[in-house]
Amino acid sequence: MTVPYEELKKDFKILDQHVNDEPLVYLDNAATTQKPDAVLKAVEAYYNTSNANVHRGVHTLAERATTQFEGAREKVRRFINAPETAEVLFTRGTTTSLNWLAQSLGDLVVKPGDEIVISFMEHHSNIIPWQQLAKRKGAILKYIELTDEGMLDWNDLENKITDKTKIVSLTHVSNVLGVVNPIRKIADYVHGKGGLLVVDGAQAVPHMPVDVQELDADFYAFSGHKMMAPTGIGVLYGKRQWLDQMEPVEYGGEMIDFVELLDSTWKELPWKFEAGTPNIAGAIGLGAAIDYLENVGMSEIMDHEQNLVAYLMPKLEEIEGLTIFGPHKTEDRTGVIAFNIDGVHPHDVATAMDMEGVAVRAGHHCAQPLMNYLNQPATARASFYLYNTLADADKFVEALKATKEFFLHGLD
Ligand code: 7TS
Repeated sequence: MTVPYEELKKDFKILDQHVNDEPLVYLDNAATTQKPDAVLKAVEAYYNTSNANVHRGVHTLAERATTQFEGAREKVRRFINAPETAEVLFTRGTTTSLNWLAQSLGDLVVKPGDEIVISFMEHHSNIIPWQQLAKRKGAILKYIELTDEGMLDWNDLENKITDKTKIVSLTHVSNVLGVVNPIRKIADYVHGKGGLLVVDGAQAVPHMPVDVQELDADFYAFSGHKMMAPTGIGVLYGKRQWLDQMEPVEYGGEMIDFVELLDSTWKELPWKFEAGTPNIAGAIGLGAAIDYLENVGMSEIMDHEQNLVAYLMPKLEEIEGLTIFGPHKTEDRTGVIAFNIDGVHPHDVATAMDMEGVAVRAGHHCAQPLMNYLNQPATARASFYLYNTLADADKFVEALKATKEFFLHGLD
């Protein structure tokens, strides 16, 4: 291991605290991640030295703010290897990105009787916008089934994606199963049928190298806050060929070229889609988070998380009555581990683990169709990130064992 992860943890002040008299072990990174000093400092420096509105003033601060904001867009472009910054739209997050697509792309390409295909492992933000689009247009929404291990069932994918399919929208990495989907292979298949592929990258971009050209996704959405940036900033990448034809979803300042009484024209990409004052500080924070991630290295981060999972899996498999959802093979997954202890409600598991200072999430993880599919009302979930260490993994196992003992045998 080349990166000194123990050292790197010191960049995150929030992690240096006790919760319920125990050192905090933060394992809820799929929900949101902590922010390093460098990101907080970048946001503070922006407000202290350059705060102004972007794209409208000619005064010095306005120019500085615009340069930094557009500089952040260029960092995002480079980070995901998009061909041009015109194809990188700033949004509030993955949810907004996917809603924009269901509205705007939906209006452009979906007609009554057309088909939209998603899967049983999607987050609600990659279900409901398509569900509503299907209702609005009289289109048909289909779900790809999963294998017993929780991976996309390729045979069923081939059954569901037909010549009638206009849009396929799939997650790159599941926020419950941790499974990584073969996006390039899927893109080739979807394109062969004449459809478009939308990818929900909320759980992928923070954890592995992502190259949108290599993946050949038509659209790719992700959130800043899951990759150490502030909340309220996210990205929608789209191929120019489609964005050019799509209508904006929101109208107002910043996105117009000329406004007349009864009609208006739009600015060029990417600004056509970005109505109103954007989250300037958030974008600058995202740029700083990208610098931090690149400094560590995305391949290193992926290896680190896979090492943690490889270290953990055999220890977890030894615990009787513990069910782990999703594939057990490390190479098929990231550091998201959903689990249940027989006879103990996942909310009780999360509460008891919090007493040990270990923060895990319990619930349906905004994936109710997946919970029904797995026949579970809810699960507990630990999700790891680059600042988690082997010691955190040990503490997690220890807290899990103590929780199981407590609920099954009480204090005696
Ligand atoms: N897609 C996936 C795969 C996600 O995991 C999430 C958030 C979203 C979309 C929505 O992202 P947002 O930033 O727009 O909210 N997932 C979770 C989670 O697993 N626990 O809390 C939020």
